[in-house]
Amino acid sequence: MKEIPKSHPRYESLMTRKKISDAMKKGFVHETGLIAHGRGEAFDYLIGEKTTAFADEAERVSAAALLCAEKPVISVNGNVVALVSKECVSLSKIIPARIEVNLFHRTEKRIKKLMKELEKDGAKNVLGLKGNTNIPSLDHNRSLCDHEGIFSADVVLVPLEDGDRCQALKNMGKTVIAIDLNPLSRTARSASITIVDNVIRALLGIEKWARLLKNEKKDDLRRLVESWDNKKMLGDVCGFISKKLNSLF
Ligand code: PTJ
Repeated sequence: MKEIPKSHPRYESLMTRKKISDAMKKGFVHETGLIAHGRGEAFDYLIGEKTTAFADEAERVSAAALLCAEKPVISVNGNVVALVSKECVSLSKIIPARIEVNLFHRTEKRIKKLMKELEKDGAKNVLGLKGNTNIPSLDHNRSLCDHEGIFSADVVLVPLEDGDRCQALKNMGKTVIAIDLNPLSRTARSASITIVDNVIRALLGIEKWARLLKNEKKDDLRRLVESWDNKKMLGDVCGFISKKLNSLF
């Protein structure tokens, strides 16, 4: 395939597509990950392919939740490693948090590949292979996770999660932070904090806030998290999209 010229008006977006499709060929991304990416692109278009003020605030509150957690875990899948492996590793070091590979289309072979990629980017002691316990009330494969990771975490960051698992983690009493460009998805609606932003921008945003908030008092951070109204934010994002569409023509 010919190189994509930098002058192309959709250069960034096309390069990201190439990243995802190359990652699928390497066996990192499941084939349906390409479809999920396309859905994400459509919603990114609707928000203007930029971090909105609503997402920036959600990223701030997410950083606060991760910083005051006892056992924070970043759950990653194929798409996430393909797009933001280095950023996940960097965030995990600043918080600090464990990283667990947790797949919807789970195979041992793909988990090992993704763990290796994360380790190449500097991650240590990545979890996910054991799958020695189950998230209650989920079908067998999707529920498998590590006891010392997601299962016992109090705060879980789940970029590109599926709605069932997000709800099941909430039912376990965890604070669930989801990154999902679709504000209408079940994941977006069931998470404790939803970041309606592209994972590529969201991870950097959370890290920016984590650096700024790191020395704040834990009680102040907790108050910030407790005052977060996720439903209101989702309504605000939908209002923002609708206003944008109505003002176009
Ligand atoms: O690697 P696996 O086996 O865990 O499989 C991963 C996929 C993504 C295939 C699986 O989790 C899946 O099927 O996801 P869904 O249910 O299609 O949901 C993906 C959600 O992520 C959709 O709501 C998309 O809008 C959103 N999304 C896609 N790309 C991005 C995104 N959100 C933020 N940033 C993105 N780059």
